[in-house]
Amino acid sequence: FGSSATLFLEASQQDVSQKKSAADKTVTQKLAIQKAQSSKPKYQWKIVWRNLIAFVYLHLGAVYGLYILLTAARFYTFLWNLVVVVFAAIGVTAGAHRLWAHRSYKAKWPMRVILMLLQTTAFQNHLYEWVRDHRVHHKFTDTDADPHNAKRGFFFSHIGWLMLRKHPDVITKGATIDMSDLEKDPVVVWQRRLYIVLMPVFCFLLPTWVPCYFWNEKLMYAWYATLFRYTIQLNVTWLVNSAAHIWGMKPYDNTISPTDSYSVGISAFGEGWHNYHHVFPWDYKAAELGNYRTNFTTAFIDFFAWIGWAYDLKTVALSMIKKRAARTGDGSKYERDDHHDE
Ligand code: ST9
Ligand code: ZN
Ligand code: ZN
Repeated sequence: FGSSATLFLEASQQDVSQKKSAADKTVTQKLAIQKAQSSKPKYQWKIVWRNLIAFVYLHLGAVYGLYILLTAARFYTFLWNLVVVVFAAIGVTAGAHRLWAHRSYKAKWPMRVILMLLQTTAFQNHLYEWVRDHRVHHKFTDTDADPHNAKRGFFFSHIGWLMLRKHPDVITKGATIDMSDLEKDPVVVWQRRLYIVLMPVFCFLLPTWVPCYFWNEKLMYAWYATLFRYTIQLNVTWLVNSAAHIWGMKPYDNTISPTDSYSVGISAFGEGWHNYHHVFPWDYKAAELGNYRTNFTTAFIDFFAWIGWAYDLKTVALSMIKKRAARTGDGSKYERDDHHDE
């Protein structure tokens, strides 16, 4: 009896210690799970090689295109590309940006059709995608959810973001953006449906065909000129995401990365007053002053307002601008009021 009692005691002790170690294991597992949940899965770069190769080709082709334009192409080919780049830029600034992304004015359907075709010529993705990314950029500026988060450096915010899979936050947080207004606009809906045909025709085929047909330009010259025109237009646009989020003044809000930059302002057709624009995105001028020399897009919208195709142009009262600048600006344009009690 004695020995069996000892055996029983030993067995139950074993049982207890087994249970204890099992319990310890579950605690360790639980801790591991908690740790994994508290630290987000590590975000890893995934390079999209197709895009990377396309951008290398575009940039090499553009350098050759510039050489051809300066040395061998007809002068008309140069002029033609200048006209195309100006119109394409207007499609982005007055169309994708100020009309569709920010609703800073309203436009009658013929103007919307023109702007849509010009924006197609710029090939910066169809309007729905462009606007979604841009609204996400404004709502989540300088965070992982910003598609071209400037905190990740010049290269990423300039071109790198178009060669990597998006950060998961862009997609999850981007899902909170209201896009119903664009879903109701037939011009946007049809552009999205036909983009696969419209984009190559308007961005590449027509601009290359015109010089060949009308002034007998060599096909190869016209093609490389097209590559130059497209690549320069992309890079100037990207400067708004890169340079105008890094260098310049912050007269209206010193706490955010966007800056007011004179050089980007002029070259991007009035889109470089980016500190102002992020603070007052509904202003159709995308700048405090709509001076036409530094803001060609404003001149374009004003012209269409004059003929009645653009209407309900929104601006911001000077008193409101001054109040905001006094509260959060860097003092470069309006004096700071550091004694406010808001
Ligand atoms: C280009 C755009 O250059 C430039 C924009 C510049 C903006 C500047 C603004 C400043 C003002 C304007 C200044 C103008 C000045 C002009 C002066 C000119 C002289 N929210 O994208 P996918 C979801 S484009 C919510 O494939 P991946 C969605 O469900 C250049 N959801 O992600 C989507 O499916 P679907 C030419 C979002 O796979 C799904 O995710 N184009 C959002 O990570 C997949 O989306 C290119 O190079 C969001 N924001 O791929 C093409 N985003 O669409 C570049 C995504 O069906 N793009 N979702 O609803 C790509 O190849 C890819 O997007 C990728 C990422 C590889 C970059
Ligand atoms: Zn904007
Ligand atoms: Zn921005």
